[in-house]
Amino acid sequence: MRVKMIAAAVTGLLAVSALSACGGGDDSASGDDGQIVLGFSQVGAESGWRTANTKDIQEQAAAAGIKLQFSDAQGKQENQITAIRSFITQGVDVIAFSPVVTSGWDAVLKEAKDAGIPVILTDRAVDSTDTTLYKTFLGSDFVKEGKEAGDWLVKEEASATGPVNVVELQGTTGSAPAIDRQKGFAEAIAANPNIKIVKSQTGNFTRAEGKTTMEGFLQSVKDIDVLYAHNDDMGLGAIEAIEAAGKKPGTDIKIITVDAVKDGMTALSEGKINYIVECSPLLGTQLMDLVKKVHAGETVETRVLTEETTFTQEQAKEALPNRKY
Ligand code: GZL
Repeated sequence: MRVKMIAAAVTGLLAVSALSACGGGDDSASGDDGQIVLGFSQVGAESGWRTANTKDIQEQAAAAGIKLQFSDAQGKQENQITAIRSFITQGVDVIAFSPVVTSGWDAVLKEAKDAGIPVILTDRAVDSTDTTLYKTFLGSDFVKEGKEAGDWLVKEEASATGPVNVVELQGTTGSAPAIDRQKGFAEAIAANPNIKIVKSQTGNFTRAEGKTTMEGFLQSVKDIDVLYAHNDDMGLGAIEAIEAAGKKPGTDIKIITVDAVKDGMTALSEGKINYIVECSPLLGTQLMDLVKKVHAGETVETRVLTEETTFTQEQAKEALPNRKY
């Protein structure tokens, strides 16, 4: 009898270790001695901003003593939904995610709510009308970012007597930053009727697609005066296309971008970009503070904004040496 019991115990142990092995590490949601377990679903690794955002979340989770179960969705909503369902099955304490697009989340967020797991939206928003599906949204005001880009252009072109043709590289179709940065910019440039968006297309927030889409603009649009890119990475890809076409970025075609990651700020300091609106990826500290509060059942602000600014060429030169990302 004793031998049988020992054999059963060994079999059970082997099964658990095999499960955690195929899960690629510790799949258990239980943190060590009361540690909070946070399940985080990230959009992907599409841009310098995203890389900096992921690094900051991982660093700040460690600093806060929070056990992070991290999932990279590679830009696919279905992967985020699968990851959130996995976090629910694991029984994590809190779920946070940056929704790749705004719609299609109600069902899985209701599953998290029914499981009693609080959800924090970070970076990007969802269009769910049921705001009880998440505790708070931590991130930038993308409409304001678009407006600041447009306001700068209105001032820059105040003395223009003829048309100012703008091409726009939009972020991922259906994402909150793409929708709102387009909205804010369009509202701002309405102040100067000379400024017109003559072509708009997604570059999916990546350098590669920013370059190929800009190549298409350069072939199809006769006189391009300005490029408005929803992030630095697409702007940097577009610079490659503009230079390959024998034009000077920042001079022949003025360029406005959003994010202010190091590579973008370097191009700005060199005069290849004319103006950058900052969108901070450093959400980790605020996120971990919110995780602890919602885990403790505390009431939190339903909207937590991030601090950010704007940069001209001179300001970029001054800021570059101390940039964290
Ligand atoms: C904005 C973030 C955007 C960045 C891009 O908060 O969601 O996604 O502007 C990133 O660089 O890909």
